[in-house]
Amino acid sequence: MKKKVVSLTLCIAMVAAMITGCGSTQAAGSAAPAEEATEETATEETAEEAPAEEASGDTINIGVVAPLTGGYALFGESGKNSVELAVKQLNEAGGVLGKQINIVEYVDDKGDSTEAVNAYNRLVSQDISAVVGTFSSSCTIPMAERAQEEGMLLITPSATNAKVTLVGDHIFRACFIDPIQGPMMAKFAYDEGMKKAAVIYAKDDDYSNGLYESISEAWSGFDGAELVYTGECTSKDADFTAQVSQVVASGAEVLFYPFMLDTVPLVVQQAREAGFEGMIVGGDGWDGSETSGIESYFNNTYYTNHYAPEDPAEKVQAYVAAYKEAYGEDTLTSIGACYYDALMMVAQAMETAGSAETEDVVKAMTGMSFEGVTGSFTLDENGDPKKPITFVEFVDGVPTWKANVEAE
Ligand code: ABU
Repeated sequence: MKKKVVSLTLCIAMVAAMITGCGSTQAAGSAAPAEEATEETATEETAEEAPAEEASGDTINIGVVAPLTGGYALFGESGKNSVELAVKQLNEAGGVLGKQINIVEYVDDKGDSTEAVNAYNRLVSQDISAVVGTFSSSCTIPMAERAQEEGMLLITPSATNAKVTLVGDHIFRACFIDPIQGPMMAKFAYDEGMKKAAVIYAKDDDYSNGLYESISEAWSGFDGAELVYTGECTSKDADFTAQVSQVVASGAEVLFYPFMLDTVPLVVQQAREAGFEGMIVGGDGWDGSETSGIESYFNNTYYTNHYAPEDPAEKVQAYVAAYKEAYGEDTLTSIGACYYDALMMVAQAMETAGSAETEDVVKAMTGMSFEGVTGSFTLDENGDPKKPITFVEFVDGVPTWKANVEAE
């Protein structure tokens, strides 16, 4: 369905991906992945001839990328389950354009940008209409660059860094962006009476950098607000004792930690044990953070999110009930809801276009209006939704819905 433009570079990248063994999970009952090429077969000619899997004509093929292993695996599993759920619901209702949706593969990016590009290459070697993925901004940006070059439609469920969709007109997202999320995190803390703020961010991660910049810029605009400490870490760190001791020494009343769920319990525990009693605020990477054994340390901590499962809105409750019935609640996350919405957005755009050809779907998705689990919105000129942001508070270790707030 996508125009068949397979470059030698792409072919070599595909071989590299196969050699490095980029992980994948094939959808039950889906088409088999491309036959593995050897280095000798990686030529322009064989690339043109090596389809991978031709569309049967009876199905609409879509590829999915998610972090199925590594520190963000909870989000990957939640996303995969949610896409499976959306596909099952669509297909049971007759499919899209009268055809069944087929996820050709769920490919694991392992939360790594090189793996993400390998995953993308593996998917586009098959005859797909669109790619849904991936979770993180650092992984999605290089995938988006490839997708834009090749005329593939890519929709990220959850990569919130502003740069993602600025790559080009074939790139969309189902989530809000950090230049909105960051200032709303800052305003929340300021409105709660905080004046002295500290930030610890991961300098090697696009999401963390973008949120740090937008939080600190917003903070500098508030009367009497002061950024008293900025600490750096990396995405590989587990020891934050040096930074949190500086947070305490700075007299900060609020600590922003704009990074991911796998390190949130470490930062919270180490900050509390260093004597920090103030508010701690995170972003949407916090959902699913483990609190067991340190529940009390999480009191006075908050994060921004895409939805709350307690929200009585009909679409939310329908998704939550269907997800729990199929998969239980242990892997129910807001990122899963974003994957669900992203798949549904592609399906809606196909119906609007009356076609599953990539270029037709891109046109239909441009400026589309959508009502989903994570909100109702119209995509702006960049392909970004503007929608309410959900605030969550940890109460005795349990994430508890506070409010949905209109994006400013
Ligand atoms: N937005 C949640 C974290 C994923 C990312 O943007 O990197």
